Amino acid sequence: MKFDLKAKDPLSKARAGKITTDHGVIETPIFMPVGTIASVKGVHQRELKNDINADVILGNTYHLYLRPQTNILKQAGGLHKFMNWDRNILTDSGGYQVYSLSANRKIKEEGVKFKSHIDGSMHWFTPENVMDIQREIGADIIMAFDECTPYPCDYNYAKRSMHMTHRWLERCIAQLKVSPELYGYQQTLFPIVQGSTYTDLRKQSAEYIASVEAEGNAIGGLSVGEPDDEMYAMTEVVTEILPEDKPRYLMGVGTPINLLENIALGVDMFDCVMPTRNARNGMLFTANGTINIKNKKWHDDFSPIDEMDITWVDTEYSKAYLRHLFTVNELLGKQIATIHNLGFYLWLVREARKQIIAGTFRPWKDKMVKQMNKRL
Ligand code: PRF
Repeated sequence: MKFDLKAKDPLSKARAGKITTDHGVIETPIFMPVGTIASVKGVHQRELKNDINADVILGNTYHLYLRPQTNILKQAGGLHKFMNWDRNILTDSGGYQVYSLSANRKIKEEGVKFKSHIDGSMHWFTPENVMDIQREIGADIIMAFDECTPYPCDYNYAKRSMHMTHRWLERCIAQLKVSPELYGYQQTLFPIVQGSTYTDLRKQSAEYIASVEAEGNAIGGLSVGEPDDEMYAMTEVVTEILPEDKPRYLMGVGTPINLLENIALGVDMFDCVMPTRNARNGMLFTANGTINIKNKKWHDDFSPIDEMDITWVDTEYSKAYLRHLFTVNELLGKQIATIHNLGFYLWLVREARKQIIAGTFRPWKDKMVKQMNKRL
């Protein structure tokens, strides 16, 4: 993997860059649609490419390990081939899903014992087997196995957990040396900064993660219920320390406003279920604020879904029609809303990139944040 910094915004810490992997180029800042179980819910791979133009999508180790199970992915020749997606894939390590989804999990130094949320069966994740599983899935970017602490989190717990995440990282790195790539292309490990909402722990964690000199770095443990200001404060502490010449990935963030504020703090990569999940609930993101399309007020509004016309669905269908589809619970409504939201998120990060390159990101960001902070 290669990362080139193309431009820096003069009035913030925003950067525009380019990641190159064996599956192509990712221009940053980037948003990665979440394709948890080998599907970005509600959209075809063809739409992801042609309409949304996603450079990279996310998969989840926890989900893929449980279903279809990694032996199937191995037989298929990896996740890219299995789902017919030849652009980039990043897999999360399960270091979040195992805590948020499975019942009865037990976290120990050795790893995490957990109960499947599907059939109640018991499983073990360790830094070692999570690296082996991510080899078998075959994503271009793979994540270290970490513990994402909840919010709020007791200081001593956060500190112990952070040190364990650091020790687990050592084990991930050692395992990758003896667990070869299986499909003839490179896989790049991103370690994850933790430390909850404590400035000293975040600093310590960022320094440790930077010392590992990975090709890219991630910030975890944020957007877990803390106020936005606390998230931004922690991002800032961490991006001050992480190397400038490596991409920075803020995991599981966030709203369109969160994206712009964190880009201004030097973050390059994001993922979140928000555009896809909220689309399925009838919430549309636009440059002028959010729309709840189920609202009665849209029932006779025959104007386009979004005048901006970022993706073809925006002007192909009216608000009244989309509201009707949600009212009668037609699948098509969820599909249209998902294409719209992902199209908007990708437009937003691409526009941010243009503004960074033009040197106008900061005033544009301030204007957009005001504009998007509305309910229509
Ligand atoms: N760790 C991992 N995945 C994650 C997170 C984390 O802390 C988060 C936190 N927002 C989202 N996804 N491995």
